Amino acid sequence: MASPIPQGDFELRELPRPGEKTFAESVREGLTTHPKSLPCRYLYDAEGSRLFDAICELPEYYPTRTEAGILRSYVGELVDRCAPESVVVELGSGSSIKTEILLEEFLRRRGSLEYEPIDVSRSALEDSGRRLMDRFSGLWVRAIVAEYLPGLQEVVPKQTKLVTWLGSSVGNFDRPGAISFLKQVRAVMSDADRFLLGVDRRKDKRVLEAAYDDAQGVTAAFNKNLLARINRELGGNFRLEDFSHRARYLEDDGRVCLHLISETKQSVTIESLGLELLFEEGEAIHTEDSYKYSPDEIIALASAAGFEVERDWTDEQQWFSVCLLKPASR
Ligand code: AVI
Repeated sequence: MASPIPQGDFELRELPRPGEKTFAESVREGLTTHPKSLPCRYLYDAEGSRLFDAICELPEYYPTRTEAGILRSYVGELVDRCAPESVVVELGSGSSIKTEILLEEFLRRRGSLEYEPIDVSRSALEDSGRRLMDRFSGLWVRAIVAEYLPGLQEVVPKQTKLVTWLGSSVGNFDRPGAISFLKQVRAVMSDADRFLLGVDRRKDKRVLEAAYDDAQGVTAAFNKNLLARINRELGGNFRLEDFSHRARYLEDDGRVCLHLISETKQSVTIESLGLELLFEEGEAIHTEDSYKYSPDEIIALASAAGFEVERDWTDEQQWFSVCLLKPASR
């Protein structure tokens, strides 16, 4: 008699996050220094995450669907290249279709799989965990609510891992920051482990600027939600209509730069911080960078962090890379 298919289960643990700066502290620091800036991590409250999901569906925002297409085309080869007993560890909540492509292929071959997503958002992990449990049997989801690096250190060290970091989130780090983050990922990996990294490539300025300043204004709303969040959570009185969204591609840097621009000379108060802020007409708040990489820059990034690029899969237009990295021999 055939043995019953294991059902799988869902488990979630939360790690303490000591010493992390609060939203209020970051806002005070960013808006009282010159030039003004706000860290992009604060774009993702519940409303920001909803808007980001809408961005991923936009005709101009090609990264999500391009990366999913590459994964669909090469998932067989990818799984062939991973140790058969690998667990899948995902940095990010995997709230998208992309993780499912990967998990489906592992499960088709093996019948059961351990999947360990790491994310700072408990609700994103709960939602994606529930969805995956409904869709797949044989899947053991061990979710960890944590920053990526402490979360990675929690993953059972003896297991062989495929660590995935998709969506070109690496692009939201500056170049030295990306190397240093990848080095820390490398430090918890052993020789048989693999790292799957999604990276957006350098391309035509017009394509990039449209992707970050879409015709429907969803990215503008996503960016301005930072000010709305300050209004909601800290008692600010930003008038959103007096700020505009700006996305520029700086070709030499290979970086899309997002700002909010004050349309007039104005003052804004943030009650719970006891702050009154003055804005000149045309003054900018820097909110996000999205760095783009050429294939050679990807090789250089990997190598500086102690990896070799085993494969760099791309799409027909060569707009996006899904790279399989392996630890370089020391
Ligand atoms: C999450 N991250 C990779 C997105 C990007 O493309 O840099 C964030 C984003 N910001 C505006 N649109 C998308």
